[in-house]
Amino acid sequence: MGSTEDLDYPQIIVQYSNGFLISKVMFTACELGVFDLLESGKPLSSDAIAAHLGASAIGMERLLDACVGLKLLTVEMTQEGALYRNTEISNVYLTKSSPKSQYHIMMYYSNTVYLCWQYLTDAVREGRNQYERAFGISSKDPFGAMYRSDEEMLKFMAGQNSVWSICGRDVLAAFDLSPFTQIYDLGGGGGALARECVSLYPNSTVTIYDLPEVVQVAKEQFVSPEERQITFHEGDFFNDSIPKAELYILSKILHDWDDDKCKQLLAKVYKACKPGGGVLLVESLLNEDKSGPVETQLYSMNMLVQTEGKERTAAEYSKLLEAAGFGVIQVKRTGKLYDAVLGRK
Ligand code: ASE
Repeated sequence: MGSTEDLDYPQIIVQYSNGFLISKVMFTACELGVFDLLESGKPLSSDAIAAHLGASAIGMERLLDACVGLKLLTVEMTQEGALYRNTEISNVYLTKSSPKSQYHIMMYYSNTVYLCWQYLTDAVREGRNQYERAFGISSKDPFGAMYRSDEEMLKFMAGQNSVWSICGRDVLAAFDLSPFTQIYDLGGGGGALARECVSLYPNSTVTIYDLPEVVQVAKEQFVSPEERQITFHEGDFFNDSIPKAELYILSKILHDWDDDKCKQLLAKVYKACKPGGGVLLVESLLNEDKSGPVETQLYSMNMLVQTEGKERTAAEYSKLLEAAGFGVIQVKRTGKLYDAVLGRK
């Protein structure tokens, strides 16, 4: 980096230019079910894969070879020709049925987020989300737009759930939350974080507070009535009351909203919070000088095209918490995508 070779051949420029091609190859192989078909471990030819998945032989061979280049598949030359297999990473993260599957977030990125990013230039010029251009719907109410159909809501909820299978434990173990037994997960959606929470803290009950239509989908598709430690409360946390509890989790909520809305919400949470209780923010933290991490900087661009919010630094979240009345603020970086900030009443 920084040497004269970079000026002769700009490796990072080539790599960044190709970034979206890489994303789309992975998303497409997921969407077509390539990794699911190879999950059994039996290596298959390109023609067999194409036939099973109802795809063209020409297109499938090219897709599989690109996946080999990206180390998402391996290929072995035999007398019968080339045979493809999943790599370990693909088996664990790219198959639909794996407990750590990232399939649903990829489908959300590929079919929704991707379309909004088409208008990134407009988003930067205008400083607002791009639902009107991307989908022809009003951008006044970002969640009204994100939940514009049952199908979109389901895709978003499934996508958001998948990240907790890889980061959920770390954000919940960042602090000892065992003193809090009565927990509300505000905007808890599909309930994957609530599930991690009751599994890590067996004496806790978690109430998922979310919009009525979200709660309905969560009950139908994501959380079974047998999961007795998880309950639901239907409401809009900006306009309806928030019940009293010991701990409120706001996981990827504040990043959806501007400072005014965040302060409004946190003030309501502070009022509802029992003395001695607290609030746990789960967010991807920017460095104090905003120099990184690059994943968080990119997510902040995504908040620009999709929401009214942004990613923030630990100091920015601390200021929001203090403005609402919370004290003894602790910050834990997990080293993964999402971090934890705890404020106490
Ligand atoms: C939100 C989270 C997300 C709102 C819209 C979103 C994510 C994608 N779209 O609260 C998950 C985080 N990923 C990115 C790319 O930001």
